[in-house]
Amino acid sequence: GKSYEYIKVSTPRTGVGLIEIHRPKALNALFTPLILELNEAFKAFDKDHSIGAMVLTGSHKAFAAGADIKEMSTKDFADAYGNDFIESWSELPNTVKKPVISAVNGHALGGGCELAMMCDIMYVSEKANLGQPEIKLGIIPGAGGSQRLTRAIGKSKAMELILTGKNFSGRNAYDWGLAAQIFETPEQCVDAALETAETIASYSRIAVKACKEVVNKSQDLGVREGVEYERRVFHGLFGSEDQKIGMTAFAEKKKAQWKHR
Ligand code: CO8
Repeated sequence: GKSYEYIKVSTPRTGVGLIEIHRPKALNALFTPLILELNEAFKAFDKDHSIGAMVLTGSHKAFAAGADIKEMSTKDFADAYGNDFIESWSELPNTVKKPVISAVNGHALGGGCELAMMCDIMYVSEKANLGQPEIKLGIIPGAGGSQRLTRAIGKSKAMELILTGKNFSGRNAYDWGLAAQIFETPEQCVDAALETAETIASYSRIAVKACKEVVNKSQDLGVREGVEYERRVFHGLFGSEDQKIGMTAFAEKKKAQWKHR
């Protein structure tokens, strides 16, 4: 595959694209060149027909310790607003159509926590240290933290975390429902994320894409509109060969050989 400076990209399992943030000197702090590489890698996997799901992780020490404070420190309003700072990064794993799982070990702070929350599923280890410490820098979360954390864990807890800037553990993230699973070690966390991604990648790409789309709609729509939206997409899948293939395979007690892979 292509080689990058601040990330590592590989395909360790069938149908799975792995992206590792790799800027060890700055605890994977996110800055423009790194974000551009992340964007490129996500888009390449999204287009690659051999890939069905992705995993995003960092190192054992840091998923990402936030946006690069040194890069940000000299920005003024005209630069931030005029160039819409963060706009190009803030939807990263969201704009891709294939599911992305974040495997969070070590620090996931500020923009790092936000990046983890942008992913479709979050796995953490006991070693994870998450938080939105922006208040301590005289700013606020800028890549969706105030919105996604609040949706995930409720207003009172999110408000407390964002106003105090206090970090929270992987255990907390799991107990509050922000993370889907918790693991003892970073290795187990990444392995499990890869395994889940492999499972997802074994299904019909069409059905997987539709699942991600309808679950994400629940974040924007009320329940009535959301259920209607889901039903329309559900109807649409009866036009895919994979619906016939999947149901016929069940009836014949065979393994489905998906057309849309
Ligand atoms: N930016 C720039 N450099 C950083 C960052 C960062 N966020 N975090 C760590 N580093 C650098 C340190 O400066 C240090 O560099 P050097 O060796 O040259 O001095 C190196 O990484 C190692 O860090 P420490 O020596 O501090 O390591 P410790 O183990 O003592 O501490 C901590 C680890 C607790 C994580 C500490 O580094 C820390 O508090 N970092 C800053 C965390 C933070 O405040 N993050 C939020 C930033 S604001 C933000 O993210 C706004 C979001 C905007 C949207 C982003 C969209 C994706």
